[in-house]
Amino acid sequence: MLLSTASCFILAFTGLAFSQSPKQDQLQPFLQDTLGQIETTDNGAQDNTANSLRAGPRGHVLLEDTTVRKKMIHFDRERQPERVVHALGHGAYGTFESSGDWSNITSACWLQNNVTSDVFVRFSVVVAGMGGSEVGRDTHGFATKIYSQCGNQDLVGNHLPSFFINDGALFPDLVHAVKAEADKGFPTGGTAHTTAYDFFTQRPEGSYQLMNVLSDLGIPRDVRHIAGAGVHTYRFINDAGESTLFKWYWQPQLGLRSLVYDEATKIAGKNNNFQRVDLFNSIAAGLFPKWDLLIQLFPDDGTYMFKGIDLLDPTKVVPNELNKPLKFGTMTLNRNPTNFFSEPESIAFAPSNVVRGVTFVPDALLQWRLMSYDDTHTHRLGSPNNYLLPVNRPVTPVNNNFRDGYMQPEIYVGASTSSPDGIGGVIGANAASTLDYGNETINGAIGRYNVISDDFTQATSFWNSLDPYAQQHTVDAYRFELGNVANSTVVSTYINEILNSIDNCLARRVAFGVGAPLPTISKSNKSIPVYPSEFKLANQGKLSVEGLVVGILADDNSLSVAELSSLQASFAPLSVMFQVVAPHQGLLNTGVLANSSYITTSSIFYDAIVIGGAETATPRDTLTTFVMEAFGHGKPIAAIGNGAGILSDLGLKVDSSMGLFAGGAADVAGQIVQALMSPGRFPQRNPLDSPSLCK
Ligand code: HDD
Repeated sequence: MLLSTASCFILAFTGLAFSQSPKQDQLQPFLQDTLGQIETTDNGAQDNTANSLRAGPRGHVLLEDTTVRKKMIHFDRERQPERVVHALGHGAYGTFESSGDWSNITSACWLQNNVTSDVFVRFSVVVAGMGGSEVGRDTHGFATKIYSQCGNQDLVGNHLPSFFINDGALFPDLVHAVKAEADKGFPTGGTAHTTAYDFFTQRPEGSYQLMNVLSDLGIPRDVRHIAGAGVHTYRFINDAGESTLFKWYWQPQLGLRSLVYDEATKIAGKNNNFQRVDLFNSIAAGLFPKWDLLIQLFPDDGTYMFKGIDLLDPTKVVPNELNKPLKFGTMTLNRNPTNFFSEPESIAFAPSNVVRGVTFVPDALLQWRLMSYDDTHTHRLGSPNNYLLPVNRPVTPVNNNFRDGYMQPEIYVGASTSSPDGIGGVIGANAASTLDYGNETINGAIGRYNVISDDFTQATSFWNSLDPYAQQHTVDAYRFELGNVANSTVVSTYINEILNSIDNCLARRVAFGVGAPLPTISKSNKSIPVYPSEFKLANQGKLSVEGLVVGILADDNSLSVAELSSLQASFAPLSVMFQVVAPHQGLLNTGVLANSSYITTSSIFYDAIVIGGAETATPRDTLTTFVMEAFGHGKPIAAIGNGAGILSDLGLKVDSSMGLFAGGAADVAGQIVQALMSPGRFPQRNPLDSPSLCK
């Protein structure tokens, strides 16, 4: 391929010069570099639009200034509608590598032996609009487009494994209920309270999903530490036409990490782009996050049931303990987009984008999704030709009879636009080859049916699987949400009919917190199994520390270059980042370079704190806020040198079981790393509810 000088510059700049990626090769001719070029009008003639065409230096602007007029007209139309949900998002390119030959289960080409495909992943939050915060409590979208050699396979999922409703007919109602209230226009920053909890009261089938969102899982640290889940059951078909049902998950190799709610709200105020910055910087630093594709397989015996769980009900999950997921491959994100509008904003995902070997099941939520996404793209991107935008194009040829329409970029050759025809148009593929359903036959009386769901068992099981601190965080989240509901009937109905059906003690604790009457004490004799599977618990197990950031406090007299080097020597091999925070930025008297000052940063941006010194010119309350906030958020804190005095001044006793360390630089660096790996945070620093609430 012949590349212009400008394109070569861009390729070198973006590191694409030796691309082995079919998708990147396809994108290259679309790259435009205007850096240093002479300005032109849109008809390619040279012009300068910095000054209006005027009748004299102080006179009226002329209508004849067609060039600036076009500039203005284009600017006036620069925005396309934001997505109706998942408006706030960002993403990156990468690859997916199949870890085996799965041809016995599916014909999907991207799951054959050693096949590698390009991908683009867009992460998002459901409720907040484009200017909102990425770290607010919400379900996070995890949408993957696999540019496979047999067409685009989209895996459009969320970071939690279930959903609020099980019939797509209710999706507009759900979204209306959780977005800003219709009359008031608030809240715009996150989920509404009164309307949302009224909806959740009416639709108890979502109680398990809601508890997931209100647990620590609902406030992940960043997207490198979230899982992905397809939520629905899908169908694999192999070359022999045999059907196997499956559910898919992305399991982050870095583990799951969460914020605490107070921290999340503060990050939202200080840097609402925290998550996209984290992903962007990690990829730019060569720290490429990876996820394993885990698949649960279920026999297709015609019942769509597995061990008593309805596979057509997306409000429920199949716990790993009942069906161990198999690893089908690994995805690595390794390249930031070149242009935010053209790539993460213009990408169009659709669960209907499947390749031969993947089809659907009669889940009434999924079935509406198969229609809604294609429809919304035509509206949002302004044309049914949106699939021809560079980021959306498959790397395989697209041959069809779709013609014309707004912004059709192709120049199709020939007269034929219909098939079958006798004059050489496209030839229909074997109809059974892409959308194949095995032996499924549909037979039923037409009607509007309620999806019968076991509303509470999985919520109870999830509640029981949480440790006391995770339970406390969840109780506090219910208290926050219900405490902001402006209708006392909604509050009491939610507590008595939903929470009390999940767990009496949970209901009483929440009721106490919001000042509602406590449900009567009852001892449940329901025997509910507990499934503490890895999808359910954040900040647990041995976590990777890659890309975490330690804040090192210093001043003009404390923290020597040698101490900093010693900390760095322990952090660098594990890719733990650090920043030196001091009363002022720049070079300190000690020779240490301070990257941040107490004015520009805050404890919430660090996963752990090392106090090397912080006395000179640091207002005492600033230092106290910094350290005590990190303490309250459960973060590991270590002191070296005269930092030990600061710890004791603040009343913090060195105690490794509480994540409080002191010693030489090398020692505390090791302790900090260990603490970040496991347990990650020390929630036991904060009190639990009194057990007497449930006695
Ligand atoms: Fe949806 C966007 C995930 C139910 C209709 N959805 C959207 C995105 C994700 C999901 C990740 C963002 C895609 C992107 O980054 O561009 N949605 C889900 C999951 C669901 C779900 C996991 C339940 C299992 N969605 C759902 C239903 C409907 C929709 C039931 C409608 C019947 N979703 C949409 C949409 C969006 C969307 C309106 C908005 C923007 C877009 O599609 O591209 O069509």
